[in-house]
Parts: sequence; C-alpha cells; structure tokens
Amino acid sequence: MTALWFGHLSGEDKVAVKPHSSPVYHAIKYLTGELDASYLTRLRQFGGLQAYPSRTKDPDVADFSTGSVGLGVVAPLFAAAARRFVESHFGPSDRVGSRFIALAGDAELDEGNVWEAITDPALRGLGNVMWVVDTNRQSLDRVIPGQKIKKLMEFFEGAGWHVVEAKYGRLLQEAFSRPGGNLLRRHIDDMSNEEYQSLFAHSGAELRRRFLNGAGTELAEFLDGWNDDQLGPLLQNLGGHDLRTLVDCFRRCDEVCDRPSVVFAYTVKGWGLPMAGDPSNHAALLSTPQVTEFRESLGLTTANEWDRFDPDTPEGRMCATVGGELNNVAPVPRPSLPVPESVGGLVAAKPVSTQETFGRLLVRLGEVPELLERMVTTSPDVSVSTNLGGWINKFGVFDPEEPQDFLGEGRILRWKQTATGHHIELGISEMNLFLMLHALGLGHELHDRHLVPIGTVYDPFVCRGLDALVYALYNDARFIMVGTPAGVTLAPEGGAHQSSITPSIGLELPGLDYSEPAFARALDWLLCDGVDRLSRRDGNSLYLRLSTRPIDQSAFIECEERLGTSLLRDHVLRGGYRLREPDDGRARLVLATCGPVVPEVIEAARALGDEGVSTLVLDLTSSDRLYREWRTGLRDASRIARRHIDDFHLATLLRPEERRLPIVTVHDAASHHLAWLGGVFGTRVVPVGVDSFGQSGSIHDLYGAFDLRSEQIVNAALVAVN
Ligand SMILES: Cc1ncc(C[n+]2csc(CCOP(=O)(O)OP(=O)(O)O)c2C)c(N)n1
Ligand SMILES: [Mg+2]
Repeated sequence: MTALWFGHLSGEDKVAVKPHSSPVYHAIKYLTGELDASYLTRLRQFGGLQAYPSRTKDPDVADFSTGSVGLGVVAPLFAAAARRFVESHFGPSDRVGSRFIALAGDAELDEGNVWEAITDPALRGLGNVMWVVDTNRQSLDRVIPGQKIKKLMEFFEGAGWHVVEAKYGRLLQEAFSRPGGNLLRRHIDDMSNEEYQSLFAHSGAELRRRFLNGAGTELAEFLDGWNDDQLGPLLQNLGGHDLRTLVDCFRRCDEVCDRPSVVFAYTVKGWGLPMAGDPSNHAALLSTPQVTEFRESLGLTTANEWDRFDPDTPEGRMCATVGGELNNVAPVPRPSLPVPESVGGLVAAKPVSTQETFGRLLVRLGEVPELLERMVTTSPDVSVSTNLGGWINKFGVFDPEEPQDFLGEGRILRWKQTATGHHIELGISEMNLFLMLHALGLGHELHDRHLVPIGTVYDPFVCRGLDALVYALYNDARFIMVGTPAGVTLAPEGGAHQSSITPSIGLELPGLDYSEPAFARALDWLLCDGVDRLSRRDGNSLYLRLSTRPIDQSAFIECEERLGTSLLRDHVLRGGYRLREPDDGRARLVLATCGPVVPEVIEAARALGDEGVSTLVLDLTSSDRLYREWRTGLRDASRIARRHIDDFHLATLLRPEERRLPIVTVHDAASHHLAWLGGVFGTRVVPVGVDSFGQSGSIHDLYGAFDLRSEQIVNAALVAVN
C-alpha cells in the first residue's frame, strides 16, 4: 500500500483495499490529511473506524467497501466495465483516465465469484484494471496447504490476464545472481508453504539449521556468505516488501492496455513484528513489552507516537502532496431526472402478465431521451426469458468491439452489438449480475454519471447472488432488479425454478423496496416511481417480483373508476389499496394478497359474499413499504415515549371498525411473509402460502397443492371467521 499510494496512484484512480488492510488504509488517510487524529484510537468502535474499509460508514471516503471476501476484489473490475459503458455513451472524460485497482488477500481467491468475474466476456479487455494479490500464503486459520501460486497464475493467464510476479526482493535477487545462487532459489521454491512459514519463528544459527534441513553442503557453503544476523532478513526478503520492485511491477501493468493485470506480491504476514509468519498470527496481539520495544525501534515515545510527520520534512511534504492529489471528496447528490408518473400505452382489454407489461414499459421509458441515455439493462443469460427482448431489439446490446452480426437482420430477436447499445449481457452468474448493478448503480460517484441500471433475474436465483446484492445495497448503489418469473405460478418450469422466500429478502433488506404488483397500470406507476427514487437523496433501489401469468385487468379498472387515478396511484405507491369493497359495505373478513393469485382471491371474496361473509380485498403492492412505515412509526414513538399515532398507510386502508377483523393472507410465497399483518391491530391471521418445495404441474395443480385455489381460500376464511 505504501508503494501504491506514495509511488503509483493518481487522483483519478479507484482502489479497493482488502479487509485486513483497513488499519493501514486509515493510517495513510491520516498521514495524508484526510482523517482526523481522533479516529486513530477508535478502530472498530461505534461511530469510529470500521473493521473493514467502508464506503458508507467510514469518515474517510473509500472508493469501494470490502469485507465479504471476494466481492471487494472484483468491484474495481466491474467499475472499469461501467466506466467503459459511460465513456462509450457520453464520450471520454476530459480528465486523465482512471485505473481501477484492487488489493486482494490470497485466500480471497478461494471465492468462486472471483473466477466467475474474470471469465465473463463482458469484463474482457479492461486494460485499466490491476489487482495486487497479497501473497502471504495465510488465510485466517492456517498457512494454506499446497497453495500453488503458479496454478493460480495460469488460471489468470487462461482468462486472458497479464500476470506479473513480485516474488523476491532485491536482497534475494542479488543472492540468486551470485555463483551458486540457483541452489538457494531452487531450495526456497521447492519448500512447502508450511515449512517456509515455520522458519520465521527462528533466527540466527537455529534458523540456519532449520532452513538447511534436507539441503546439500553446497548450499550450506553458499549461505556462509551471510552471517546469522543477515540470514533472517535475507530469507524474508520477498517482493511484496520491496517498494522499488513493486512500483516496477505496477508500471509494467500500465504498459499493458488491452487486458487486466494481476500482480502476485509475495509477503510475510506480520512482517517486521515478532509474530511474523506465525500460522496463528491472525488473532495475535503484541504484548505490552513488545509494543514498547517496537515503538522504541521506530524512535517514538508515547508522547509522539500518533503524530503526523513534521510538515517541513521530506516525509511531511510527500504526505501533503499525496493527500492533496489523492484524497477523495465527499460525494455529490444524484441529479433528478424527468421521470413521468406513468409511461402508459397499455392495452387493458385482454389479460396480461406483469412480466410482459414490464417488457413493454421499458421500451416506452426508453423513448424519453433524457432517460434513455442513462438507462442500461443487464441480465445473466436470461434476457429473453425475462422479457427484455423488445428492449434489446430497439436499443441494442453493448459491446465496445462492435462484432459483426453474422446472422443479420430479419430475425424476431436481433442481437445487434454496438458501442452505444443499452444492454449488457452477462454469463450465467447471479453474483456478476448484482456486482454489475453495484458498479452501474454507483455511476454518479465513480464515473460522474448517474445511471438507471435495470437487472433481470429468475426470481429463485436472487438467492444465488444474495451476498453481492447485500454488498450493493450496503454501498448505496441504486438500481432496479426484476425477479421473474416467480413463485409456483411459473408452474410447469418446476420446483427448481419456483421461489418462495424472496419477498422476505426484499422486505428485510435495507435500501431496497420490494414490490409485487398484479396489474399492469400499478406496475407502470411503480416502475416510474422506482426510477425517480434512484436519484432521490432519501431514495432506494427497487425490487419488482413479477409473474408470467396473464391477469384480467377489469378489477383494477373498476377500482380506478371508484377511487380516481390520483388516489389509487398514491395508494399503490404507498404499498396497497382496497381492490374490492365488501358486498354489503360491512366487512366481516379481510383478504390480503398480492401478485398473481389475485384472481383466486377476488373469486373467493365473491363466493364468501354469497355465503354472507362480506369480505374486503386488499391488494398489497408493497408489503415492504407498508411494514416499514408502520414499524418506523412504532420505533419513533418508542424513542420519544409517546403513543403511536395511526397515520401509517395500513390504518388508512382499514377503517376503524375493520381493524379487528380476521385476516386471511394469500401469497404465492412463504405464508410467513404476510403473517405480520395480524400484529398491527391485534387480530387473528390465517396465513396461506407456499411452505414446501414445489414441483412441475399446471397453475391449477400447484395452487391446489398449496391451498391457493379460490374454494380453498374460502375454507381458510371460514377458519378465520369462526
Ligand atoms: C465471505 C467471507 N467469508 C469469510 C470471511 C472471514 N474472513 C475474513 S478474512 C478471511 C481470510 C483472509 O485471508 P486472506 O484473504 O489471505 O487475507 P490476509 O489476512 O492473509 O491478508 C476470512 C476467512 C469473510 N470476511 N468473508
Ligand atoms: Mg493471505
């Protein structure tokens, strides 16, 4: 990091720092003037410095967060891809080009998402990317057995990367160049990681004895050229501790412009400390005498150990220059965009699914030029089956190399790849999907361009990319994700593709609004509002859970006539509306539902009315927004010790006399998701939903298996009212 910050970086570069280097990162930020001294003693404290570099929580602005290993490593790679998209669409920045750099731990390369990223064609050819792998052969628990750095290097080469090795420092390189030096080199190269690491606990004659174990007399004689005090520093002189070697390696990477680079920088964990290289050093702390000795060895005292360098010294001047050039400025707000309340153009006459509607709406949104220039879709090989076909036909696929289209025009789906296309196609990796949305969703901060990123994914596979989704939200990236098809309603596609727990993921994750509309116009309003919220300071990302089941729109049209467009839109956006009034005006029961099971619920309400159980139907377009508003009100009331006021939306939806009515919740998702509704006013709930794994079948078969048919809903209602 010293070599990077003080010998290589420029102000435009974007850097991810591996989790365990957080203290070093903050130390640099302090020395270069960005961080106040008061923070130095507050690592891991509440309101202090985060354990791992954090874009959103640390006082010194990091380009990327790290912590969940593997994700921070690839974040700069995706950011470079986002930059390529931005520059292809908006023209090259007039500033010096950025380099996108990651400092990675070697054990981070165990994470599969690293390999998913480096092999994806959408991330090819990014010559402004450099990873530096801190090759200390240690993970948390151990010295990594049989770690074959050479193999890892071959993997990178196979993926088209430029690979550099900083294995030996200049002391060792000089020793190798002496006559007989090749013996020393071979002996170190042949030694296992565990044996090499075990040497660091020793010095002097004992170190010599152990190092020469199994070596011939020739090597012993060769090493006589170094006395016992010189031997330890020689054997630990790895490339990653040699600043000049490192800066040379970094420069070599700059010269390769057509592909990303990776530098394997060999190091000793805990270098320079008594615990250096000790397999259990990860959780080790220096004892007080060791700290004292270390402090003294640096010529410091307790009175001046936290001081910055004197500004009038060469070190002080260097820190000031580096800080002035490199330190980040606080982010600016995202610009607001001219987003309409609805894009319209929907034909209400025939049943239509939310997935199909989404495809149509997107094309119409793209007809607004101020939006189109910022819109970018992405999908992990499910563009067509999530209904992005129309969008792709009209606005094209992004590929800066503009490969020839051998199949030509005239097909139903054109796949025209140009440097101005608006869709980024990914291989089948949901991790890559969310990491790409993360990179695009930080466009305003990392690339000075606020983007409107929209990703589609089969709903069950949201879970496959979940950690990357959490990462993106933690970093306040803004995007729209569409999970479709969803639930058991995708019926014949089978149990492996049916999703049930995703609504709760959507509800419980901060920074993301989950919404599951049933009707086309509701989706239109939600999508437009979602695009608008991406720019708002208090805004968030949007998760639309959509279905392939065509739904008759007449109930919604009646509702709009009854409530008026403006009120209905307001209710849809706040999380729910009264879809069907009770037959005789006095409800005995509430049916609360959302998504594609709405027709069964309406039918059940009708049947219940006929039986004398007058029923109110609520369509909960966003259980997430409903829940959060209620919960936030309770939290605020408890914080200032006052009564909770009934001004949350659910209290608007349910009249005072309706609040104690039993509720049947009906959802094509785990029944638990809506069961909280009973807790709001303290009433009985019968939750109906999908609580076991499904299988292939028709919608009728599967709804029957999960009690989602109208007559089964009626039975659940009778349990609730009796
Ligand atoms: C996804 C995930 N799993 C587990 C952890 C716990 N963890 C933190 S760092 C680490 C390994 C560190 O090894 P390496 O990347 O080589 O870093 P080093 O400390 O050697 O620099 C582990 C397992 C984590 N942070 N993230
Ligand atoms: Mg390591």
